[in-house]
Amino acid sequence: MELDKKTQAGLYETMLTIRRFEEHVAREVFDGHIVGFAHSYIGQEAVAAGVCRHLTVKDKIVSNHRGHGHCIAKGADVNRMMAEIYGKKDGCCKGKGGSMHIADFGVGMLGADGIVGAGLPISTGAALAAKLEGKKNVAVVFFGDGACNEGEFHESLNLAGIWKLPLLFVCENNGYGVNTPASYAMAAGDITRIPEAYHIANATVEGNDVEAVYEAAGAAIERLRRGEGPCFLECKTYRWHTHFLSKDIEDLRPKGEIAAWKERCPVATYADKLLRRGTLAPARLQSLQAKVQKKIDDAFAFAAASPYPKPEDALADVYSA
Ligand SMILES: Cc1ncc(C[n+]2csc(CCOP(=O)(O)OP(=O)(O)O)c2C)c(N)n1
Ligand SMILES: [Mg+2]
Repeated sequence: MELDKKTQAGLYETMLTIRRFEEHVAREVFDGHIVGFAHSYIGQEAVAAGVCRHLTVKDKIVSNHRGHGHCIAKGADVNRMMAEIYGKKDGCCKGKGGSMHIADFGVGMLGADGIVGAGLPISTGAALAAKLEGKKNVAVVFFGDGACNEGEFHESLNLAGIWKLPLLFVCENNGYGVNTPASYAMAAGDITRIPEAYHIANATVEGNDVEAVYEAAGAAIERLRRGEGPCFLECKTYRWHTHFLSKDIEDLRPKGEIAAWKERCPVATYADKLLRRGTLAPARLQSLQAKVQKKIDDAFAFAAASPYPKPEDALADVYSA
C-alpha cells in the first residue's frame, strides 16, 4: 500500500536535510575549517529517516560515531549541531564534544559515541527505564556491523531478551568496519543469526529504500509498544566517503563497488520515485530543496556567529569520579 503523501514528503525532506548537512560538513573538513574526526553519514540516510519517523520525543535513541543523520532524523536542533561540530559555545555540548558527542536530551537523543558498541548498553538502560515507566515509550539504538563483534552487543541482546525490553536494535550493515569487510570479521556470517540465537525477532531490509526501512521499523516499533519484547533490524547500506572524512586516508574498498552503491543513492532514487508517482510536482520538489538548503545555510550562519568557549570554562560540566 502506498504511504500517504505527507509521510512520503517528510521522509524525503529528512533524508535531504541529512544529505545537505553532511555535504556542508565534508566540504568544511576538506577545506580545513572543521577540525577533529567527522564520520559522514552520506549514503545511509534512508535508515535514520525511515526509523525515526515512527518515534515521538518521548522515545529515546542512542547513536554511534556516525551519528549526524540519527540526530537530525530525531529532530535535534541543526543550528546547535552545526555549532557543536565547529567547537562553538552555542553547540549542544557547548563546543566541547564535537561531531562524535552530539546529544539533544530535549528530543530524546541520548548521544553519539566514539567508542564502538558503547551505545548498546546505554540504550538497554533507556529501554529498561521506558519499560518501568509503563507508558509504551521505546528506545532505538543505531550501530554498525563492526559493533556486532563487541562484547557489549551480546550482553545488550541478552538483557533485552530476558527482560523483554522495548528496544529496537538497528544494525546499519555497510559491509565494513573501517576497511575490514564484515565477511571477514564476523564468524556468524549473516548478522541476523546472532539475534536469532537470543530469540529476538529480526528482519533484514534494503537499507537504501526508505519506504522498506519505514515499513519494517514500523512493524517492529508497534511490537515494542505492545510489550512483546525487543526487535532487531538489519539494514543493508553503504557509506560513500572514507571511514572518516580525510583527504589523507586511503579507501581500500573496490572502486566498482563504491560506484555501484552510489548509483543506488537513497535520496536521488526517492526524489525520482516521488516525481514519477506525482507525490511532488517538480516545482514543489524545487521549493522543498530550497527550504532545506536555507536551513543548512542558516545553521552555518548560527555556528559562524557563535564564539569559541572560553579557556577558563574548560573544566565546567566535566565530571570525574
Ligand atoms: C571499542 C573501539 N574499538 C575500535 C575503535 C576504532 N573504530 C572506530 S569506528 C570503527 C569501525 C566501526 O565499524 P562499524 O561498527 O561497522 O560502523 P561504521 O563505521 O561502518 O559505520 C573502529 C574499529 C573504537 N572507536 N572503539
Ligand atoms: Mg560498518
